[in-house]
Amino acid sequence: MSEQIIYLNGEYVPKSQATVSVFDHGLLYGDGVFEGIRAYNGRIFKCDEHVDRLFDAARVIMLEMPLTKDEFKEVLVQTCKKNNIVDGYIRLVVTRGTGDLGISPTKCPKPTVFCIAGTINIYPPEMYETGMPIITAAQRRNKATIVDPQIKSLNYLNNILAKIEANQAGVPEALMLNHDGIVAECTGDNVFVIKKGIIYTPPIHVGILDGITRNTVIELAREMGYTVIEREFTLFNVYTADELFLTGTAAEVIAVTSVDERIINDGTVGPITQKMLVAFQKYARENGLQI
Ligand code: PXG
Repeated sequence: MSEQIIYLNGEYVPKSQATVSVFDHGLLYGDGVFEGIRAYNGRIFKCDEHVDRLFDAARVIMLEMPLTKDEFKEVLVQTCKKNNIVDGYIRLVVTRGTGDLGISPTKCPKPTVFCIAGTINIYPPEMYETGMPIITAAQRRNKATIVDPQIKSLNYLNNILAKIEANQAGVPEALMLNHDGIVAECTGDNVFVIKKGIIYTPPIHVGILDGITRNTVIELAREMGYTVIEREFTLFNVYTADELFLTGTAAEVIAVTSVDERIINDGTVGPITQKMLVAFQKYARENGLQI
């Protein structure tokens, strides 16, 4: 197999040459933003939405983008093309760039931009059939008034600390509550509960990433005739749900069948979750920017 080709600062280079400086503030301080994007069936899924979210995050952290939105889209397409991606996972990263050892971005004249197109598998494939167990992390999700989880930044320690708790418990994912004990999201996925045929998901203001898979699933569910309500809820509502599922670019739609060892309903993948999983996969294969 030939070497993976990486976009790095205006050039397409082999993986072995795709390196950044130890003085890059993305590395020194987590100062930067990123997107994880999926390609399905030769199309980049929700390309505009991902590029828009990247630009919003950049605006919030006052990182001046070195490329236009169209140029970023072209980078996404070309990186896929050069790696023969039909179905895959794309990581687009913009860091503050190389500076000195101080935290101030003023010494970073030029952002670093790179794009990697490959594959991702975050959960064991059989768990898409069986559902998966999760735990609630002791680690609370960042408060929106401190570092807003809507910023998809390179600083993922909050999520990583929760993921370590999941690893220690021997489960693939951890549910995170906000500072007030309201259910927020998982370390890399948004969360949905279903009760008496109605689908609930936490609103953005509780402190979550405005997930693109989340928004797609909300739209699809409404088109299918389900009521979807964005509402604050607690672990009580999670433990007593009829069904529970997670959404994310990497995860897609995946059922959760136990939380903190409380079995959700009868412990199998519920019928609405199953329908959402199928609807999402069909929609993802049929929509997106042609590579
Ligand atoms: N919440 C958080 C904290 C995320 O990081 C999502 C929700 C889902 O959002 P989208 O837009 O993807 O539907 C994410 C995204 C990984 C991994 O390896 C996870 C994400 C991104 C990249 C890698 O677990 N999650």
